[in-house]
Amino acid sequence: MELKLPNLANPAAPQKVPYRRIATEEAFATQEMLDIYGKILARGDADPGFRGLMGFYMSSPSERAQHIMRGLLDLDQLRLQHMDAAGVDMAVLALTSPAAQVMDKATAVSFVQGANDELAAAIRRHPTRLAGMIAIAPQDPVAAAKEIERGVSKLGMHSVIINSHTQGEYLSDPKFWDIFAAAEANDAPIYLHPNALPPGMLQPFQECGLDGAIYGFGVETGLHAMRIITAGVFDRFPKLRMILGHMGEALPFWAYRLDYMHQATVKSQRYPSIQPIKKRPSEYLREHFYITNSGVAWEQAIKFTQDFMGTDRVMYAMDYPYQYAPDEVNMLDAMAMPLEHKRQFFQTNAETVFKIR
Ligand code: 1DF
Ligand code: MN
Repeated sequence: MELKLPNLANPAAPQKVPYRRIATEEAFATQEMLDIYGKILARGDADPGFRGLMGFYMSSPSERAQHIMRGLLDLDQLRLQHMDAAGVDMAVLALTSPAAQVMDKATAVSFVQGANDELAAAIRRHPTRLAGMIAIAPQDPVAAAKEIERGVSKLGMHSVIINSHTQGEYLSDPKFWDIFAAAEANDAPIYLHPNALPPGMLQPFQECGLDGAIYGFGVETGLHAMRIITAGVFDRFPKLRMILGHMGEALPFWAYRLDYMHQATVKSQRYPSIQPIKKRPSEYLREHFYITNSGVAWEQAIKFTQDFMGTDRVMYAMDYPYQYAPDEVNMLDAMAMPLEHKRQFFQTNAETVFKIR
């Protein structure tokens, strides 16, 4: 089986293809967000995972950090130029991680309103190129529920971005479930995106440099999805839908063991926190989740995930600007796959999930 990496130095230009390429996990930042981050980082007590992540990108002179900061802040010329060069027709944008989730509650609640307004304005400037997800402050679930409603009804966005844990707390805690109720009521799927690792998880990953997108992000976000599933969230909210990036944070590959050990654990009554739920973990994955390939331009992994989830549940994402590798688009165009499945992957699933016309 081939494991080919993209040609970074000298990518071929994108081909004309009979489908629209929609990239579904594309990040941006606002200057106001970076200003708030600057103040948080200036304090001695900033969350260490956040300091390691955004503290790095905001201060490093490295080419990678400079490219990322420029890309995050641009919603116009540079963004569209990079999309054109990679053959990306449309980008579904989300405020970059951890968005408001690292802020104090009052700051977070008011910040997301302005940021969602800014995103909606950018989409109005480029309606055929940009779509967006609603940012929320999970710190205040009631306010978050209102912002979801406003984002859908007033701003025309039809999905929600949540960057995994909020200051070490997980959405499996019923105190957050007003958010799920609002997402369900507004028919808005929640994209559960990675965050920097929380303090309780950080050290063994960070000391070896594996806390970030290379590995730690996937472990922690996969854990978060499993906590939501095993807490019975989808029994309580049967129409709730979620999206996972990075090939489902590897959960499809785990599915057999998750199902086997979940039933064994329930039966053993080992943990009060693992109670019976209506279905197997894999059934919730297949019935409630969509998966994007962000960061994984690997044909065999995509096909395995399509086989497991159904071709109607796997979508394309680039993860701009963090993984801006235009040659990956060529590699994905070249996948040996029926055109109809490729069109679902690049175009029609995203049109349906994000209500893009
Ligand atoms: C990185 C990767 C950063 C992803 C991200 O947001 C992010 C990174 C701060 O490489 O540091 O969204 N990603 O999704 O893979
Ligand atoms: Mn991302």
